[in-house]
Amino acid sequence: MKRTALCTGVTGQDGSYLSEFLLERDYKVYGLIRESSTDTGERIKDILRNPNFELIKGDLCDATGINRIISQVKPDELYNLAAMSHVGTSFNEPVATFTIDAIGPLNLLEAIRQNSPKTKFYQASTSELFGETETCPQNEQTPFKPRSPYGIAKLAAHHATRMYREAYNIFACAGILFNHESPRRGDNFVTQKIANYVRKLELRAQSYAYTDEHGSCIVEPCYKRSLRYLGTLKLGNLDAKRDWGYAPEYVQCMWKMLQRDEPEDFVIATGETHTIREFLDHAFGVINIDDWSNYVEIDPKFYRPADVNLLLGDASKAKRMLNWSPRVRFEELVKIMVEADGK
Ligand code: GDR
Repeated sequence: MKRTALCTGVTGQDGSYLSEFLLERDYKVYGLIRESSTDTGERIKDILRNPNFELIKGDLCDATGINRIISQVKPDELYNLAAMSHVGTSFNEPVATFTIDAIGPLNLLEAIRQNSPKTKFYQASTSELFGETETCPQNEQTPFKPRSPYGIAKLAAHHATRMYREAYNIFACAGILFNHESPRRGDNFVTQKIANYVRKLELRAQSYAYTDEHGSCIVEPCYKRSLRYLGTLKLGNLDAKRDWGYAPEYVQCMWKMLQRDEPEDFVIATGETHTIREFLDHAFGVINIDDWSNYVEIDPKFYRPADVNLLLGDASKAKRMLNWSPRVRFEELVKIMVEADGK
């Protein structure tokens, strides 16, 4: 019989990649989507016509509705990827963030316990749990010290996942994923913000053509012209360090975790860390701009009340037990994002 998976957050970066991955493995995939979702569904437009893919309307924060859905679908695997995932926004909306990111997973776990205890559950935990930890690199044993409403909500969900595993014997595990990016990354995350800007800079510049003294038509990048049109790129803290990986590779680990005989939590990371400045260096480097200082402006609006300064993951457990290693490295990732022509 076909295996079934229910995926929350299906219209997001990870949800769309994971759904594609599962459909390729002949799963029946149910994607949970809010009735009031404003997402255009751009990332799942290619799989919407797949007969093995079905959208279900539902809201993580509605316990009754979630109970009904789980008791009807009884999926073999449930991937909870829905979240208010923007750390900066969580400072402005702490209660809404906690409701979605902590109460939401609790509703799912409780629905599994009551209606479908054989369902395997994956919780999207995050390197934000580590926050201002003094340990570096961070692995599954590193103490958590979150610094944002987002991190705190995710920590509550992380502990709930462990608690349901230990208290009720539910196959529940969490992937502590470090930052993972792709051309499908939301526009308000720093990598995509930079990649979009550099791409636009290049596109506008290429439209500048002139005739030289021999009457030949020359098309030359004229970035000053694009800069006048686009304005500067406004960013916040450029000194934070992140361990950035490639999202399509990371969703494979979610699946691998649920294929094991015993549920366990895993750190997923590249083991390399870079500042936002280095991301800028490489992104502008793709279009041969060595000095980006004229294009970037610091805007205090993008500073967070508290930021996480250094994240660097140690994924040796995943390498050992999931047989997983990242292939796409930092420089290639930046290039993929800047050169992407669609999502
Ligand atoms: P992060 O990703 O908070 O690490 O969480 P984000 O890309 O938002 O920020 C990374 C770092 O860049 C700094 N920064 C800016 N960030 C944004 N968004 N916009 C800016 O203009 C800007 N300027 C500087 C930030 O201060 C920060 O230090 C991501 C999310 O996907 C989480 O949901 C996920 O759990 C973690 O990664 C792992």
